[in-house]
Amino acid sequence: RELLRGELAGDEVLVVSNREPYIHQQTANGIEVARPASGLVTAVEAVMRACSGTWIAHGSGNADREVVDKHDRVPVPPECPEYTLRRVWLSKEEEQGYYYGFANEGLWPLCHIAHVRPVFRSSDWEQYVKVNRRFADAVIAEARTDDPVILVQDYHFALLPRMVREALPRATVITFWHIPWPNPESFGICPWREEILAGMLGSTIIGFHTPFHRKNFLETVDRYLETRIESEASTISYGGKLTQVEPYPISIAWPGTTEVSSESQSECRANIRKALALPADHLLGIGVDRLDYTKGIIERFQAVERMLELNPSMVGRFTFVQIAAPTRSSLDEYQSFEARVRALALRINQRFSNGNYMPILLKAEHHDQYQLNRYYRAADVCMVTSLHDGMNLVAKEFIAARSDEKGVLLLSQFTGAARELHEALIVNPYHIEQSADALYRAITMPEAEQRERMRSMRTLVKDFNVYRWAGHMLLDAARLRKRERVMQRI
Ligand code: ADQ
Repeated sequence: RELLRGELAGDEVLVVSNREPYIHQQTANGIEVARPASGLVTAVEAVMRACSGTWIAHGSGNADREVVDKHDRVPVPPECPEYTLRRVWLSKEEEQGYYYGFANEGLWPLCHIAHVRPVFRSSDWEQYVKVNRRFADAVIAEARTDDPVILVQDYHFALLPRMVREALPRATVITFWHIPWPNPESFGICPWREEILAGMLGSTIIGFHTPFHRKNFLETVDRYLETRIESEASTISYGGKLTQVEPYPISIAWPGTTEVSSESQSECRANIRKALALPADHLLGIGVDRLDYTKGIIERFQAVERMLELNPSMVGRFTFVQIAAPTRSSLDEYQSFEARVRALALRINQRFSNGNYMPILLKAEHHDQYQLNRYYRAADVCMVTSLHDGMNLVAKEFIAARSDEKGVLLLSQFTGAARELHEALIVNPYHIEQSADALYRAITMPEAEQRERMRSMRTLVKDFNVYRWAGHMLLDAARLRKRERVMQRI
């Protein structure tokens, strides 16, 4: 935190993201403030709390417009304000085309290898361009100086960096792409590939989670744009502007903030089992995800089923709790995915149920961070089986919650997290047999081995926390700002 504050001393910081960190909802009890389930919000909020500034986001609550803030600007967090939230209101049509359409039916499947075919509609693209323009105008209007530091978050705003640069040529624009970047062939099917790449290259710095995604990006730019690329220095020169492309693996806040449960580890263990009506020595697995087809939830359930098939002694002794926050539910692909997840859980439960025993408990709802931490602490194994994932913060949250140094992380090799967390049990989620074996190994792992693995992963997550993530980016930005100022004087 101190490092961040130091790096940003005197600089104006603006963040742009689609998702807002706080949603004001009109309920029967009046207005309630909710926090969305999102890795991006979890990470960027920690940075904003450290350095204040203004966060520009899409206003998504149902109450805000008329009731909560007529003035679009609210100090947040509500209980102890540390920065300003500036909302941009979108019409139904804009939200449909820009967010659900181009971003989530086009770019999301384009960038993830999950074998869901991207959909590209010209009408969605038009809205995407229009909304990027609206957010760029909001950034320009909010900026009090001509050289602010602007942190642009994610695939919703690929065009915004260039739009902002045209109005504020001295700004430092840092764009962080929270999802994977595919290879040039895959990316090349996007009808607006050149526009997207040129838009992003309005940035001073572009960040990805892993060196592999950075390499894919450099190769994609090389394939489709006339640029000069210095691979060694990882810079791209396009239209007289230099962009640095770097890996910055994202992480979580350490120490955690207020959400850590006041119950001890053993109390969490006992209380969660009691709440689920399970015996005190019952073995428990946990999965926590948005209900998204990239997260490998189907394959995870299949691995649980196969493990029980291979190890009948675990039937009645092991339960897997899947906490799954509904997401993008108005899209067909997500509705049919949720139906498939529910049907599979039902089938597996029918197959193994006995008296009150059900091997899979599916809780398809949002849980607050406090509740998630209780589950993390109660579990013997956490399963992260994404088919493809930029980083995956659930893996790191599980590790952070385990101050008892127990519990096993089973982790997909296709997450950015697998590049760092080598002591997890790494699996290919498409290989059900392998995941089933790893699951059995996890729930029968001797405590000494659990401790050894967990201790080493905890050291890594503690040292490379989200402040480091932001610190690295901002340090690089500060270096480039100095260089640019010197060049301007020459
Ligand atoms: P996501 O795809 O949202 O993030 P992830 O990194 O796992 O994936 O973060 C999910 C966040 O939402 C976590 O903080 C988790 O606790 C929370 N969450 C999940 N399910 C929840 C539930 N049921 N109730 C409440 N909270 C829930 C994107 C990329 C990732 C990348 C992050 C950050 O897809 O690869 O790690 O951004 O860059």
